[in-house]
Amino acid sequence: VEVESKMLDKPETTTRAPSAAGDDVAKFRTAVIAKLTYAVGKNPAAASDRDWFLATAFATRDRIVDRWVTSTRQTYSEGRKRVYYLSLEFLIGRLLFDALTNLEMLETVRAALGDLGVDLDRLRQVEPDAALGNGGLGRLAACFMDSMATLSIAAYGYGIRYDHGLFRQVIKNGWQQEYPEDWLSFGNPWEFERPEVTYDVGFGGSVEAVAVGGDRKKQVWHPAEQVEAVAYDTPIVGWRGRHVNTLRLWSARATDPLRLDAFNQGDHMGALADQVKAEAISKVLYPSDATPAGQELRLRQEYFFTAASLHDLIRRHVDTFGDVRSLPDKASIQLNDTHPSIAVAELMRVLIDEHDIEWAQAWDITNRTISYTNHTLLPEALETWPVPLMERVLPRHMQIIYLINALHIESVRKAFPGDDALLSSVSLIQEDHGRRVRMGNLAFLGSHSINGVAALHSELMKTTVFKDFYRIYPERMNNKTNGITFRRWLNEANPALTNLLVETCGPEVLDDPGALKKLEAMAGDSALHDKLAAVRRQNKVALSRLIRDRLDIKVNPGALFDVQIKRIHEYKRQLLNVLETIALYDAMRANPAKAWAPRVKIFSGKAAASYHMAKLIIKLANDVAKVVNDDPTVRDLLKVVFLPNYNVSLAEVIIPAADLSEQISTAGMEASGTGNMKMALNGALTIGTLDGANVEIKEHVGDDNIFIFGLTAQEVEDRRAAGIDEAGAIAASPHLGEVLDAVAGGVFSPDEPDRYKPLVDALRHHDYFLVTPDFDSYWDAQRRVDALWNNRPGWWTASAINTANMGWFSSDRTISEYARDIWHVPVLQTR
Ligand code: T68
Repeated sequence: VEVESKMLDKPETTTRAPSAAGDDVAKFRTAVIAKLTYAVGKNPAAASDRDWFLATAFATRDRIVDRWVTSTRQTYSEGRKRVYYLSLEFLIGRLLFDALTNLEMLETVRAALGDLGVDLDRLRQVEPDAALGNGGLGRLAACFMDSMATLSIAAYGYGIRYDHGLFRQVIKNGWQQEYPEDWLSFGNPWEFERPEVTYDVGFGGSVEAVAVGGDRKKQVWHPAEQVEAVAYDTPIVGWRGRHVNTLRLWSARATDPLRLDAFNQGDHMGALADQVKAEAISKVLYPSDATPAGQELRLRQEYFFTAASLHDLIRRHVDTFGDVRSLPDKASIQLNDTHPSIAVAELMRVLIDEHDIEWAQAWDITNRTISYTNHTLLPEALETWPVPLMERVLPRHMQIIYLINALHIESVRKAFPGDDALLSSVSLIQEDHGRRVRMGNLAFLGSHSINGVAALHSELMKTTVFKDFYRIYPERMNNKTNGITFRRWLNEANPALTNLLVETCGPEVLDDPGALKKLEAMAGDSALHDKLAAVRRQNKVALSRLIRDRLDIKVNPGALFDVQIKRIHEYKRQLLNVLETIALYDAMRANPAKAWAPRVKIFSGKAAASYHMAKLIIKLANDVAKVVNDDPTVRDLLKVVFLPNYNVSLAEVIIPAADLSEQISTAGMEASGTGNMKMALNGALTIGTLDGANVEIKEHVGDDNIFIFGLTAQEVEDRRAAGIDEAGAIAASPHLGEVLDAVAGGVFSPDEPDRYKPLVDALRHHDYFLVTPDFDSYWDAQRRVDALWNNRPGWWTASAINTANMGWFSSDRTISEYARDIWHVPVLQTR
């Protein structure tokens, strides 16, 4: 897709040549010493790695701040339209290398620290991960922040500053255990607290109709409780330091932290109760990536950050442009899934109650400002809130939702007379199983654009979750296939490959991912293969070391590294991979002399704490690992590794070392996937179903350079409709029956033979995720992988073609499309 983008009149900084000039090195060295002394309060002789990290981060931040001030001032003085990305999650990871890469200061800083006897790569490791997200949705928001800054879009990310991010996973005896995560315990050098930027967010209470002259009445909300939202700003610097945006995260604070009256009467705990309740809002990230929590605290989180963000952006708009009525011309609000969808009702409330705008105009402003991205089709994942809960926590919003709904239903009734099924399906209120507010419907109705995150997903949205809305508003629905930031997932994570790509395709690859395409002409070149193989080898040696250090397992860097890294979910089918591993293990033992491709099966990922099946799958992977890794017959052929505590930093080590990328979800269930893009960019070949963005990866890399298997989304639907016939699938398979018997019989769980009964029973009797019918075609695809692995030129040609054709999956392309089609803002052309 050629993104038509206007050149901004004035690029904010001209492109600078990367330099590690001695001058810069000396300046940075001085700056780090000054920070260590005056900001950290340590002298160099006594400083720990953590102290040096903080000093380096502070010195780096100074370089960002100058550009930040310029960017912000420029946005203001040019009266530019701003983009607001509202997301309950930002899975940022570490920032030091990110900032240094984008500022092109990595070598300068390495040299400056080297002069001081400090190793930059060691400092990299002491930075905690900012894990303010569960998985793909949160990581997408982080990639988008990078791209919006790179493209000089005046954008703000808005979210919650959780005291505790996603839990730390420990594997004990093969079982997942969850421990609290503590990323802030040594301070966060990247953020600025803004105690002067605070808003009161109301909850509960009542709504009073107050007469305002004549017959007119005005609704006045009297919240029973106020919680203060305090802003914390993190500057996000784009590629080559061109432009700096703000990620503004809200922390909750009690308006009255200590009830002195209660305290003085001796009720010491009671005096603090309000504080605890208020501050619980930003305490911890909900650790579920699919099923809605459905708890009051979650609703409070959603409203808290949405209300604070809207308040903040409306204040900014009115300060800049004088009149709230011009909001849609000067602001776009993108809702990252339904989590901030209460924004529709809140914006209406603010316009009507606080700015005295009449309903129709308020609705027009709301609809033209807001747009919504959907990330899942799973019906059980769609958020709904019980009406009584909404009435209690957000009484005025509930009134507004009823009114929106009444007008909506009336207009649908006019346009589609007599279609009651349509009315009940597009209603904002679900009437069966207790009345609930459907947040997806609210988000849809309040938005002028609704997009899915991959072509297949966006098409399926039209026939499933938003089938009926699509009949009414077909022009609102569109696709924006996800992307990833190449700065983090190529330049930072895989510097060796990046250097090789610059050498072979020219330095323009750093600015124009389309230039990767030049690699295709040389894809068959054996000298290139040697270089690619050497880079991969180096990355695999690094990962092997990590595996040895963390798990005490020795793996052979010469083996095929077969990687599945993502949240553990039945639909993502880690179980299919584990079962194939067992079948392979059996086949290898039966015939160890055959020309097998030696493999290391690598798994990593967290399960939601209450998701029992997923936790059982983790246990099975670990049990299988124990048996396989202890068996001398397959010593040189197969190893199984479950790496605990998957996070962004671990992904940065695994992805550059992956030979094979497992993207094996049940077709139709993975909205897009983004790990698939990261691994293919780094040269791994994909084994996958025709699901999510795999479909588009296949179109870009070509059918011969990807291993596709399994039922299509249509076939999945048909199969479910016809009855899955697990028994038939198992009987027809040469391997599956034995594998299931072994698992069910306790071969991998001799201490508890029945442990896996729930898993095997599900496969035999209600295999909703279609593991059994896909097993053989998966097995066959894996044998095609073996064959290509044993044909070295063939493998590396395919690998080169993958990297060459992944340019389109840059999040710069995705964001350019959002900018052009939804936000209507110009982007800076980077090439
Ligand atoms: C993911 N969704 C999709 N959800 O599963 C993935 N959900 O296919 C897609 O590539 C990615 O979004 C980006 O579009 C999620 O990650 C969540 O994490 C989540 C969190 C809370 C509640 C619901």
